[in-house]
Parts: sequence; C-alpha cells; structure tokens
Amino acid sequence: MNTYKTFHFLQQWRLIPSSSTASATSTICFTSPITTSHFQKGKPSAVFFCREMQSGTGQGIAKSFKPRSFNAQELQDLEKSAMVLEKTGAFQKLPMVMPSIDILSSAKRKAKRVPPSKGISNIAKRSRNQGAKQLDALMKELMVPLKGYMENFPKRRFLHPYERSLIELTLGEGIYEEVLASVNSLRKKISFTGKQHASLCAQSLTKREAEDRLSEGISKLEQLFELHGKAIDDLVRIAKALRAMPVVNPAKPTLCLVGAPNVGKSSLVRVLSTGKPEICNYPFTTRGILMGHISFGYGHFQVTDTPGLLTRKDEERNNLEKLTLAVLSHLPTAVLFVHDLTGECGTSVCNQFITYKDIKERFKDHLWIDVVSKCDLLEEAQINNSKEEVESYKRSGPNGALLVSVKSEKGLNELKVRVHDLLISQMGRIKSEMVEEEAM
Ligand SMILES: Nc1nc2c(ncn2[C@@H]2O[C@H](COP(=O)(O)OP(=O)(O)O)[C@@H](O)[C@H]2O)c(=O)[nH]1
Ligand SMILES: [Mg+2]
Repeated sequence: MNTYKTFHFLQQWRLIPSSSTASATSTICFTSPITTSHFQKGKPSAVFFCREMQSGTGQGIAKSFKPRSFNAQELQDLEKSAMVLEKTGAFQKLPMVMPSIDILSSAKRKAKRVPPSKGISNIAKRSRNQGAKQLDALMKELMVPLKGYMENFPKRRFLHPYERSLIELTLGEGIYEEVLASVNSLRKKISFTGKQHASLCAQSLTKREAEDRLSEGISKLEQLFELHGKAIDDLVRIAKALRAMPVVNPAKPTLCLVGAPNVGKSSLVRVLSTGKPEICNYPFTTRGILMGHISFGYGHFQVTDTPGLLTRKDEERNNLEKLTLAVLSHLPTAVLFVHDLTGECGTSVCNQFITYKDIKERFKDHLWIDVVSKCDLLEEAQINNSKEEVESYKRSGPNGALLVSVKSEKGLNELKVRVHDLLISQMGRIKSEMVEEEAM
C-alpha cells in the first residue's frame, strides 16, 4: 500500500458525512427494529431484488442436461422459482394475514347480505335459493383469503438459501411447512363442507327446512374455523416474525466480523462504519446485531457484526451461532476475524484458535483479514513470533494478523485501508460472478 493511496482513502473515509451515508444506504437494511405495531400501521417495508449467489451446481447440471417435458404445474413452479430465486427480501413481501376471528366475522357479515335470486315468487324456493347462495358465499369468503395465503407465502425451496436458513432458525425445523399445510387443509375442509351444506339447503322442501339447513351449514363452517383456525393465527405470527427480519442485499459487498463473544467485534463495527451503525433484530436474538455502512467515493458497503462463535460442534450451536454460519455460507461476505489474546473475553486463546482453524478451513475461499483486538492490553513481550503455530498464535494471532485497539486507536488506520482493499476485491468477485451467470 503506497502512502498516496493510504492518504487518499483515509480522506475519502472521513469526508462522507454520516447523514448522506445513512440516506445513500438506507435501502440496504432496516434502519430500526421492526415491531408488531410497525406492521399493523401498514408502514411500507424495504424490498430488494437481488440475484441468487449460489451458482456452484450450474455447470454440472448443464453437462447432464437432457430435454424433457413438464406438466402445467411443473412449468408454473419453474417459472415461479426462476422469478423468486433471483432475489432476497421475500419476507418483506409476505401478505398481511387476518386473524381467524376477523376472517370469520367478515365472511359471515358479507354472506348474510346475499339476497335470493330475482323473480322467485314461491316462498320455499326463494328460501332454499337464498340459503344455498348464502352458504356458498360464506364458503367463498372464508376460502379466498386462505387461497391468497397459500399462493403468496413462498415455498421454502424457492427462497434465497440465506432466507431459507432464517426460516428454520426463527421458527424451528419444518414449522413453516406444517403451518401452511394446516391452512391448506382448513381451506379444503371449508370447501367440502360449504358445498355439501349448500347442496343440502338447495334440496329443502319448505321454508323452515331451508332455514334450518342454512343455520346448520353456517354453524358447521363456524365450528371448522374455530377448531382449525389456530393455523391461521400461527400464520399471522409467522408473517410478523419473518417480516421483522433484517434485509440483506447480497449484491453489496459485506464485511462480516467473526470471532468469539466479547472479543471486540461490535466495537470495531462502530469504528469501521461511516455513520451510526443500525441495530438489526433477528427474532431469535435477545441482543441486536450491529449493521454499519462504509462509503467511499461511489462505493457503498455493509459491515456487520455476527453473534460470537463458541468452540463446539455444529449440533451444539445455538441459533445465534447458526446465524453466523448462515451468513458465511450463503452471503458473499469478506471476513474480518477478531482474535482476543488478552484472556479477558471469556473464551480461552486455545479455544479461539480451534474455532479459527475450523472456520478458516470451512470458508477458505472467503476474502479474509485477521485482527488481534485490544492490543492496548497486550504486553510488548507478548507480541513476537514463535515457530510453533499454537504458541505463535497465543502471542500474536495468525500470521499477518493486524494488531488493533479501539481504546488506543493503534492499527485502526491501517485496518481501514485493508478493509477498503478487501471490499473492493469483494466487489470485483461479485461483479465477475454476475457476468459469469449472465453468460451461462
Ligand atoms: N481495552 C480494550 N477494550 C476493548 C477494546 N475493544 C473492545 N473492548 C471492550 O471489550 C468488551 C467487548 O467488546 P464488544 O465490542 O462488545 O465485543 P463483541 O462481543 O465481540 O461484539 C467491551 O467491554 C469493550 O469495551 C479495545 O481495543 N481495548
Ligand atoms: Mg457484539
């Protein structure tokens, strides 16, 4: 890095006013935690159209491709997948779901207003005509919203892989599909029962019989809704939880801070962000996760904290740790791995080393910077090199790691320069992947 470049970049770093940064990047992610009331007020949410980053299997598929025909449903699914797979931000487009009690009362109100067909003078005929029409209307009014939910809640396989992981982390395995299946099953029951009772009512011989069959049909549909309406209310909660999820834009280079808890990740996000970082609340986190933006020239980048990784097997990891792995697996992030050698963060240096080796091995293709944090607390003697890898790690972290301190500001300018270069490389990667995909 020559002096001119360093100086130039640092100038750019400082020159961007925080307000303009915030507005220029406001479409990158939610700027504030989204609450229930936020949605109830119908406030619009950010929507993104980003390309699918997972293209690894494309070539293998192309080689083994044999033409085949598709049935109508398959074609519809394929079209949908082609449309949806390109994007993240599906959660922000989920339909508003009405509580089951509201769907029922609105449907009953509307059905009650349905008159008999004109020109029927016979009282019995008029009653059975009106009864059948009202039951048919009630069935349809109950089914229409459910059908809309079935069509507009995307199938999990059509989602961006990152959002697929979020569904599982937020709701638990299989819950999303389970709830949608229950809503669909209720829809079918309503259709069957509604048709059955409308037909019975249409066969009534007297006014009295038509009225009885109408009220019997209404109470059957009500019972069904009361018995199985919980599925709709579960869907209300699911939509709320998913819509509240922070939106990430995979087409923007992102620097992702990784390391054990308390090593100084959030402190570094604050230092690296131009402007004030936002707090992203994932529904399964108790603490918000910082998301900042870095701007220089025309370049806008994201910098994000991840919840701390502990040294343990994946099966034992909690959702916060799984979120970190999902970010690294499914989003094109560059990594800033933070090592704390002071012995103060609560995770031993040996354990940090084990996690570091594991993550580095798994994500070896990611662009990467290592930093040793809190170097104001490290003694000079500690910072030297030894031949033994673990011993060397304990003293100065991985080879080439940059020593930084948020307190003394040591190494921060050099860190910003390295981060800048890393994000520019990351941008280059994203662009060339886009070109490759377009060429395919
Ligand atoms: N002495 C010192 N303390 C630091 C430094 N960076 C962070 N800390 C402290 O370390 C603790 C954990 O920092 P935090 O950024 O929340 O860590 P995270 O859990 O990895 O995000 C906080 O008490 C910070 O004030 C540093 O450079 N020097
Ligand atoms: Mg933190």
